[in-house]
Amino acid sequence: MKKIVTIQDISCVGKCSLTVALPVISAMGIETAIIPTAVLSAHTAFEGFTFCDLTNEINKISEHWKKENINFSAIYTGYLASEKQIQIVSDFFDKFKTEKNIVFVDPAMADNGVLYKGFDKSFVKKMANLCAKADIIIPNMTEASFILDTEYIGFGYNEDYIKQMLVNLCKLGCKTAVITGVSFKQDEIGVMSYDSENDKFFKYFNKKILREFHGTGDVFASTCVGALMNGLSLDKSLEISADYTTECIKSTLEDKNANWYGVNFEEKIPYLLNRIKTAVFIL
Ligand code: PXL
Repeated sequence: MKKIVTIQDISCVGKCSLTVALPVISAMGIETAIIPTAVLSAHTAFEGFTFCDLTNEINKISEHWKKENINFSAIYTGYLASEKQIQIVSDFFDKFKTEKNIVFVDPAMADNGVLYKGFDKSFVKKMANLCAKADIIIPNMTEASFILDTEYIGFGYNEDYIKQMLVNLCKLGCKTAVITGVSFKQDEIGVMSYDSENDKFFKYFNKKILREFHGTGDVFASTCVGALMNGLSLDKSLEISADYTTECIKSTLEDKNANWYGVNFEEKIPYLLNRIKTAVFIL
């Protein structure tokens, strides 16, 4: 069984970060070690959330793992709470990166043109440096714009614009860049990627659902890591991630009792596993 480590916060209520990554990746048959970077009562879209910083635990945990000769097929990072944490995670990459494993960075820090609470330009710069060390990065349109220090355009750009963004993201140093939440037509939304080693672009779109939900970026990124660890190509992994995320949103919209703060990803895990099984079978 493959083993990965994911480094992000625990938002105790909110269906994001570790409470998404752990169940989704585990369900896909991948052992999922974690480093919780902070414990929040709920994610930062809630008013009055509590916050317990665990920055000082990260090196203690990783030093123990080094002594135990523990290693990982992938290192997947998500929401990080401070610049100091980004530096420590960067050091973690230096300790645990091998020739074979992949470093997958989701620079979870912004959406809809704005940074999440508590982040500023200096934080963005540090996150861009972390992205430079990754094999694969997966920002949304807002995060990609902040990383490249270009104006965020919500709608009305064309494919060449996204291709240029992807190339510029790879110029930072990562091998492959993915941008989520790409939309060229009012009724479509999807993902585009650029593999700089093979000079290859990829795109995949679904029908757009006109409601936005929190935590969908984490559902998408976690699914992608799980699919890659099942041996699927990045293109196939992105296709399944986009479809599963769409299914989760649809399921949430159909549920009169759904919570506002996340999507019903749990209900659609059987769908996800079916997709993975079928894709792995035809490999
Ligand atoms: O889904 C990204 C995320 C993760 N963790 C925390 C967040 C957010 C988004 O707002 O607040 C704590």
